[in-house]
Amino acid sequence: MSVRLGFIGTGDLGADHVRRCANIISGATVSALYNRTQSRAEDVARQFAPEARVTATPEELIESPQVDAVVISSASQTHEDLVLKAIQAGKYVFCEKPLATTAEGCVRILHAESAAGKRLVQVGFVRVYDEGYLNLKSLIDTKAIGSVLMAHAAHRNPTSGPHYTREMLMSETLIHDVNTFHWLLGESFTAAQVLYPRSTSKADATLQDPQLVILETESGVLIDVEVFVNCQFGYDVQCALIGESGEVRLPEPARATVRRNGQNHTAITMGCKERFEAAYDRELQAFVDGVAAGKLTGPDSWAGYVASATTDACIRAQKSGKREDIRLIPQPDVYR
Ligand code: ISE
Repeated sequence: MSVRLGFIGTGDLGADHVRRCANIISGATVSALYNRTQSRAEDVARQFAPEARVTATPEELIESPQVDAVVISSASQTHEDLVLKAIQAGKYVFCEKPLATTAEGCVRILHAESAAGKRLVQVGFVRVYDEGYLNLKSLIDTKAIGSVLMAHAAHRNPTSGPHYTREMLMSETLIHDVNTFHWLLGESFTAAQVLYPRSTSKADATLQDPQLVILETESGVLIDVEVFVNCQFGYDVQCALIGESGEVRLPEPARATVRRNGQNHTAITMGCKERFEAAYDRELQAFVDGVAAGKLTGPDSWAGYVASATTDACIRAQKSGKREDIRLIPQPDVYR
């Protein structure tokens, strides 16, 4: 039987999720759509799911008996409330990152899900479905380089747009790297520091772009992450981990090299939808399969909470200029 999905937020990424669930994912039906601007949801429905109902409110979609599970890709500040409403309705919910805009918001979700007595939430940390990162994970898990000692990463976007704030470099961009290292190393973070290199002239100076984040893990691994959201040249993610007996490095996406006009070059992706296209397919397929089996397997609310508690500390560190401690609440049983 097909899992009937309701989509809240049909902007750029949300519409792409509707497309993939309508055309690529097996075992799913696009049943309902909601968007703050209703005409946008109607356009997306016309294009990919003409049978789907466009609802007037997100609550109507969540409560609809025609919706088995909810996919949230609306603005970050709406996530907490919508996830809580889905949990209250007893529905499985996939929520794009961040799970909530603060660690406190994530804790409210942890409590609600614990009260429901089972996992209902999957968080959209797409990299855990990327082939290159999965390759790193299996090398680390099999101790191919021994214990990891330190790591270097870069997270670059071509441009950020005028709405991007200094805090969003942490809560919207760095959060992917934080979750990636939480998952790769299987441990949380104890402290964070943010350093400001010379700012690019290609972005508003108040943004202070790029920024360099230093994270410390429970076992003492030191990680540096360059976050640069106006690098101009592409959507580029880099990751290398150094262990006692070697180094593992994220491969570049497979692309042909082109020799032409006196040059030998490989194209770089320009956006996350393109860079992680195959991973997004796997991520949504895993959600649909998890709903059908009554057991979700993807990143859980605890991962969402650890990531937000860490980026909250990074935002404190941006302001204080100091090394900020990260303290987590005890992990509720439902996530063990
Ligand atoms: C965006 O929301 C994403 O999730 C992208 O992967 C990230 O690179 C970008 O900085 C965020 O704004």
